[in-house]
Amino acid sequence: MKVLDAKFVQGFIRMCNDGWEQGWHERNGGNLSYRMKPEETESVKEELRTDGEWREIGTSVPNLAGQYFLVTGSGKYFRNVILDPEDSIAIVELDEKGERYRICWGLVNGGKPTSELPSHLMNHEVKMLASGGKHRVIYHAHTTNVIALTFVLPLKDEIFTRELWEMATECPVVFPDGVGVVGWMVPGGRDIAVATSELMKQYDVAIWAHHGMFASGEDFDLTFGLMHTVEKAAEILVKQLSMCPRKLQTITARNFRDLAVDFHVTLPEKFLYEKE
Ligand code: 2HA
Ligand code: ZN
Repeated sequence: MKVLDAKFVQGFIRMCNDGWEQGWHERNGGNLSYRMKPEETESVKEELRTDGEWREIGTSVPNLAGQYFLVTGSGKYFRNVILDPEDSIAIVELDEKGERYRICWGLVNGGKPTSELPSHLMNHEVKMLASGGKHRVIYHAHTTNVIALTFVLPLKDEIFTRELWEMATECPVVFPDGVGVVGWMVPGGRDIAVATSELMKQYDVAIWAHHGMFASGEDFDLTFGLMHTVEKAAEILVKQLSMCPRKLQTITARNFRDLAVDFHVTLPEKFLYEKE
């Protein structure tokens, strides 16, 4: 099968375009990666090159050794992915140690995988292990309202999670584990990758202060839906803070406990503190 005919590739391209249409990918902002299933790799094998040059990832992900990933390209625009996927995205293979990668398909006009490859791969490793192999998608987006909130809320997991949960009844059902927050760091390197993957042991969402979000999920629908839900809650919070910084009423800790029972979710106690 041709790579572009494969369902997982079409899902990947659609998700890039959905993110662009949301306004989360100005210029070359954001990146997406997908950990391919062995049968998906097999199905497109005829088009995969094996003569690519091995290059350093910049970190080590031994549990992902030998796996294949579909990724957006560094400096490429989400806006262009749907028009010219072979220029904008790539399939990469990791070596037997999980320290180097090579390009097997795509980026036909040159280029490298996303500048955030270390963060993507370290998050994939953590989430693959934590989910028993189910999580396959890592998504980074420059979500406007979440970024705005990182200037006005304390950069604490407990505060971001609770404030976002209060903005829409479905939030604690969609992200019951909450969200983690990383203070401002230089993007693209190993340090931010380590800090993010540490949070991803507990959460499916990590917020990068003054930058954006990382989300992890099993498939494109769940991961895009997660990003969308968190960003929509942030939009409501921005509106609420703009209209009236002090809420007249809200969803209370008691309400969350009742919701948890009926919706069969476990909400960590650290987010259910009493407010004044
Ligand atoms: O430009 O979003 O974090 C790509 C990015 C880097
Ligand atoms: Zn970014």
